Amino acid sequence: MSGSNLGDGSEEQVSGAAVLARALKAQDVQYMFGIVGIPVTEIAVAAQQLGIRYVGMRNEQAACYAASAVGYLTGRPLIVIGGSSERCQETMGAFQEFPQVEACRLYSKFSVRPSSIEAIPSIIEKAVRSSIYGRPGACYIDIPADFVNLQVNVNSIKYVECCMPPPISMAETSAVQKAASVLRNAKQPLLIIGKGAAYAHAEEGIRKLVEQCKLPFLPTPMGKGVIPDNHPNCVAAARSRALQFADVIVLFGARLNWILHFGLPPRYQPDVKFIQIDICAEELGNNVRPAVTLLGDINAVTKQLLEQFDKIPWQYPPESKWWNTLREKMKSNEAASKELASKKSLPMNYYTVFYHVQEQLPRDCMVVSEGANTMDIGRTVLQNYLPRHRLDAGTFGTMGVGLGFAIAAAIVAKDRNPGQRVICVEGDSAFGFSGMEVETICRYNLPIVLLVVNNNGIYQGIDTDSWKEMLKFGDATAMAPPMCLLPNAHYEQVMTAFGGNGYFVQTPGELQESLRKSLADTTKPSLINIMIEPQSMRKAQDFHWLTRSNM
Ligand SMILES: Cc1ncc(C[n+]2csc(CCOP(=O)(O)OP(=O)(O)O)c2C)c(N)n1
Ligand SMILES: [Mg+2]
Repeated sequence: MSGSNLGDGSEEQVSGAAVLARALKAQDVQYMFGIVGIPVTEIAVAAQQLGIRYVGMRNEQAACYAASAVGYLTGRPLIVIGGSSERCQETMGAFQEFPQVEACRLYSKFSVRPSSIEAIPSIIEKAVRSSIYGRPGACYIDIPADFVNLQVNVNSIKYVECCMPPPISMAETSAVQKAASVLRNAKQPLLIIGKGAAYAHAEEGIRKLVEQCKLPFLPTPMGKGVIPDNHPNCVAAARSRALQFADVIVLFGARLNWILHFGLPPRYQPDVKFIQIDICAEELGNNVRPAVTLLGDINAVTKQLLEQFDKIPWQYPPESKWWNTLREKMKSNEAASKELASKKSLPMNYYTVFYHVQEQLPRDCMVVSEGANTMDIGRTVLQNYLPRHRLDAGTFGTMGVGLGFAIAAAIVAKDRNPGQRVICVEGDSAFGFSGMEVETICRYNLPIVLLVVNNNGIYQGIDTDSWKEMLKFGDATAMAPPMCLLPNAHYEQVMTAFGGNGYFVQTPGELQESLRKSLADTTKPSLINIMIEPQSMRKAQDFHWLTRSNM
């Protein structure tokens, strides 16, 4: 590490806040999301003065979601900076005293309080480096209140150069050869493209592998778009069938967690051979005993695999029984969705809504989504054509992420891809978690179109008439099913309250028209509140959701 001195050797003083901001800038931090207050206001001011884009949010949770989405989109994960109480008041019951470093250790790769202001630059470098090396993850830095305004001599601070980009690791050659051989002998192969592949920018290599070897593939929710959803080899519409009968499955940065049903029967063949490619060694072998494990950077390992197929070309026969089974299943599933989408009855169902939205989605738009049915059904209908263009509630299924994600995507779009739109598809319950971020969206005038798919509740709700009937019996809230939210809520008024466009729609025609207007208006954000049938559900599935419910 090389350091550089600031100043000219005089008695010039610098504050802890200024040192922190400068240290972040030295590590190429470009965006900061947060909420100011004692003791951190000065940090935001100092960051802004140095040209770091500070975005003031309405809730720290949403600020964290936004920063983590920027991390995913730019390859620079989340660094959380928390102001804590003054060191001299520790254990005395100071204002907001809490063991923050210990609390964050569980949730981060590196959690620390610098021992002095002089230590801040190297601690920030370590935090940024830890967050991007290996499997990426958040880091926490604790800044005691007294550090913020404490003045130190500028000459005592040594800034640290920006850390180097993560080193690229590759898999062992023998394992790569074995993987190629297992794949060549597959009767019913399947590739699963996960978020790790998107993060590693492995799109070019994976697409080459898919096309050269003529293999069927499935994206995970955040793997969507690594190869376009409308690629002829995408078998997403026959997902359950593909998982259930594949005999060799290659996982490109996709974990065998609940989203992939743990890799276990009855969703998979008991003897299915998994080839796992992952950057994280601890992930290899989770829940199943894999046939081959390839530890390394997903992009680099994909290229290693491609070399094997360049040396001895191979392709999976396109007219195999497996391809025919998958194609047939895709056809019947697509027909079932289309039939639901074409239903003319009102209120609309999810499929009708999403088919109309899909018709107008700009090809390069960023799709953000959260909710239960809203997200799950939306994911099957709304297409992604480009990598890293979808952000959803993902593995944790955390409600409340949507608006922060959308804000992050819109800010990155404004800087790097002007004109790009962000479409944020929210369930009505999901929207409520971070609804006040609409004010942030309006304050920064971000190019976001929010769609609230409103079924008056969590998974489902009840209609206005039934609600009124219940009111007749007195306290409706005592007997209303806990999934219910207030029927017919006018969420669009949250947007008009701050000067954006708001639409309340009940028919396909109104939806089409309001979406057209929202996309055409590049001067303001919009929110379309789409009323749907409160009991609208997913089409019948071959398997129950993992946790059965009697509701
Ligand atoms: C932070 C958090 N709290 C609670 C939940 C439980 N939960 C799962 S989905 C959901 C909301 C689903 O309703 P909505 O967003 O309206 O979508 P819908 O299924 O009705 O389309 C909730 C509250 C969660 N996943 N995360
Ligand atoms: Mg809902």
